[in-house]
Amino acid sequence: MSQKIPDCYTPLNEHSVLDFVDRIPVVRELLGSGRVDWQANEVGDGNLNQVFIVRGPAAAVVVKQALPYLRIVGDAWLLPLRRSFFEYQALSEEARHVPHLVPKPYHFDEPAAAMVMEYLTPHIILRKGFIRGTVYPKLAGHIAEFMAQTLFKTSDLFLEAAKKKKWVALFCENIELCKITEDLVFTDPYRIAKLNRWTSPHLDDIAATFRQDHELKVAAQRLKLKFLSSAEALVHGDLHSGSIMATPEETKVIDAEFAFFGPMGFDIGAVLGNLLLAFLAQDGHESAPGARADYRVWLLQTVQDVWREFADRFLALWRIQPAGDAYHRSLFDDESSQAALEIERQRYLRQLFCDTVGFAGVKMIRRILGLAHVEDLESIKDPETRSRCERNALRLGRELVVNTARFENPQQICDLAACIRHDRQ
Ligand code: SR1
Ligand code: MG
Repeated sequence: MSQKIPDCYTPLNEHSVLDFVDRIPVVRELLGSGRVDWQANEVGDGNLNQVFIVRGPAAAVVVKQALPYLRIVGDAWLLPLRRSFFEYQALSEEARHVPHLVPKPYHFDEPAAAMVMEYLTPHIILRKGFIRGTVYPKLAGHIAEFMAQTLFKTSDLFLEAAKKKKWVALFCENIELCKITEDLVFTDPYRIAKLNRWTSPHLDDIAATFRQDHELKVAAQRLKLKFLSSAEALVHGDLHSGSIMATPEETKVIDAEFAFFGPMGFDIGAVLGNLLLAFLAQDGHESAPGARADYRVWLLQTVQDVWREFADRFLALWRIQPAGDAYHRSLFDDESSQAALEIERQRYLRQLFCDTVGFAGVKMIRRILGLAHVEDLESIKDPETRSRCERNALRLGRELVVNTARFENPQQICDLAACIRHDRQ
C-alpha cells in the first residue's frame, strides 16, 4: 500500500502537540491559562495511531493523530492518513444521534490527520474492565442505544435515498481500512498468512483443521460478501470491547476509523462476539476455580440484554420515525397495511439476528488465529489455560459461523457457550 505523505504532515510529539492545540482557539480556551501551564503525555496503546492527553489548569483534552503506518507492524505496512477524516466524520455523526455515548469532538485538522476530543475520566477500556471482573450494569442499555440510533438513523429506513447515497459515496473511500478487515477478519484466519499467529503448538491442530474446513470457509466467505456489498448503514466497523470506554455509570464508544456503510450485523456481532470472548477467557482470570462464576453469568446475561434492548429500540425507532425511502410510509397508512409492515419488521430483525450471529463468530476466530489478538486471552500467562480458553472460543465461533440459521435467539448462543466451556472440565 503506498501513499504520498503531505509535506505539511509531521508526527506530533509531547512538545509539538502543545503548539498544535495552542493554534485552536476553542481548545485553548478549554484548557485554560496558556501553553506554559499545559502538559502532554503520549498514551496510545492501539494498533494504528498516537494518542496524547493534554492537560491544562481548567480541563484536559485528547489529541489523536493517525500515523502513516500500522503501529503494531511498523513502517513496512503503510496506511493512509485520510482514515482520520473518516473517523472524525463518523464520530461527528454519532455525536449527532447519541452525544452522551461518545467523546465530544472538538476539532479536526486534516493536514495533520489529527483530531481533538473530550478526555474521558475515570473511564477505562471496557476490555480491561472485563479482565478485572468489573460489572457494568448500564452497559447493555447504552451500547444497544448506541447501535440502534446510529444504525437506524444512517439506514434507508430513516434517510432519503439521495442523502444516503452521498454518505455511502463518501465512506466508500475508506478502502484501506475496510481491506484490513476483509483480510484479517474474513480471509487470513482460514489460510496460511504471514502475519497469522496462535498459541503454538497447542492450537496447531485446530488451526490446520480450520484451513481445511470447507463448510466453515464457505460460510466465512458468505459473510465477507455481505461485508463487501451490503451498504445498510454507517457502521462503526470495529466495535469490540477495546473501542468502548466505560465506568459503571457511563459508556463511550471511541475509535471509529473503520467506519463505512456496511451490514448492521457487523457492529452488533462485534459486541456480542467480544462479550463471548470475555466469558470464555474468565477461566484464565479467576483467583480460584469458580471465583468468577457470577461474573460469567453477568457476561452471558449482557449478551442477551444487548440484543433484546437493541431490537426493542430499533423497532421502536422504525415504528415512530419511518422517514426513509425504504418501506415508504405513504404505502402503509391504514391498519391492515400497518399490520403487514409489522410482520415484515419482525422478519427484518430475524435476518439481522442471523447476520449478527455469523459476524460474532468470525470476530471471535480472527482474535485467536489471526494477526491482532485480544488482551482477554493474551494476558492469560499459562499457555495450557490460555489455549483451552481459545479452543473453546474457536469451537463456539465455528458454530456461530456455520450454523447461523440454527440460532433463533441469544439465549441459545449463551447456552452453547456454557456447554462448550463445561465440556473441557
Ligand atoms: C492491523 S490493525 C488490527 C486490528 O486493530 C483494530 O482494532 C482492528 O480490529 C484491526 O483489525
Ligand atoms: Mg481501535
